[in-house]
Amino acid sequence: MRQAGRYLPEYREIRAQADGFLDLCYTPDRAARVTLQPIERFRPDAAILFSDILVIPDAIGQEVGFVEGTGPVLTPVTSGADLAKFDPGKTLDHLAPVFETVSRVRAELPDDVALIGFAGAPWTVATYMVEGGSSRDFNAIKSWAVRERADFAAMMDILVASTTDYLVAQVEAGAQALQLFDTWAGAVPANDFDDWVISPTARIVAGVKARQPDVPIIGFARGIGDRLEGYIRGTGVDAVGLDASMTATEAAAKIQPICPVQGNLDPAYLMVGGEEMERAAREILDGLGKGPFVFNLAHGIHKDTPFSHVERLAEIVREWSPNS
Ligand code: 1CP
Repeated sequence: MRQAGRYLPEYREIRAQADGFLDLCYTPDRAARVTLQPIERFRPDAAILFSDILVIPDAIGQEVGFVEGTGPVLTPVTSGADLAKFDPGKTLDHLAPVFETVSRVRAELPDDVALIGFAGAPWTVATYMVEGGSSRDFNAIKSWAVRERADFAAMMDILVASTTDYLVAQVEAGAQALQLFDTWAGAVPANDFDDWVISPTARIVAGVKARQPDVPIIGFARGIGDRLEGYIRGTGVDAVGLDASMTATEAAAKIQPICPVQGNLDPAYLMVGGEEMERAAREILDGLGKGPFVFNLAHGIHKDTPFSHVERLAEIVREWSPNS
């Protein structure tokens, strides 16, 4: 969850040298350096590739920009006719610099630090493509997806094809695990959950496993509450990231018996630091640390987080043992 980013001075320095955020993602030398920065500083057990979920719309032919202070800005998809512009066949060529970054990072990382590749899940990527950026209510995408079901399904097909190729190529370049971010899965109406979240994710998981059977895939479907168990069974992911809505005790009882879990300290605790952070982190470690578990945040690091808190958190996690 955002190991790199604006809370790190060394990230801000390299970011300022790049000609925009996408340029940073597509310049292997710089992207590799910002991937490695948090590893050098905090020594976690895994690195996550520096890239973004919106490189997929960019690769297939949509205009994508990142505006300082606003976030992502895309020329929105407004009708089925817009889909003719998109070509999933362009994915591998366009994203070749990302695969180069993966190889460089893998070569430079210590052997015992795993490299995690990632992509956005189709629903979450589609929200940016149709809304034209971040959204609060997802009204444009939801009304389009309901009104024009066939067009929406065709867009999901494009995203499934492109994302599958993208993830397989990351593994070929050196990624040892993959994570699928479905950050906005919680906005999907219950009756559309199978079609908009489960099925596209299941098709990507099956497509990746057909070509890379051994790579573990972590699903992160944020805000789906009680549908998480159905998500695990329906998608075939090997592990899940937890958002902050579940306690460690609940996750140990309900989710860990099905699969390994990753999570789930709310980034607000990292921002506050001190005893509150320590207590919340220990609660998670005590609750989940005896089973298959990856300690992580429940969501991305806030840009105003002091990195000394991240340092302290890494220490707490490393020092924890099941008997402490
Ligand atoms: O320099 C900057 O502008 C910093 C902000 C930033 C960073 C560091 C963005 C813009 N993307 C990233 C990198 C990123 N994004 C990573 C790389 C790993 C790392 O840095 O540790 C990853 C895994 C992502 C994933 C991502 N991008 C998600 C899913 C995870 C999540 O946070 O829920 C989403 C939704 C995005 C879209 C995105 N990228 C950036 C912004 C500002 C946004 C929009 C977020 C929103 O709509 O709220």
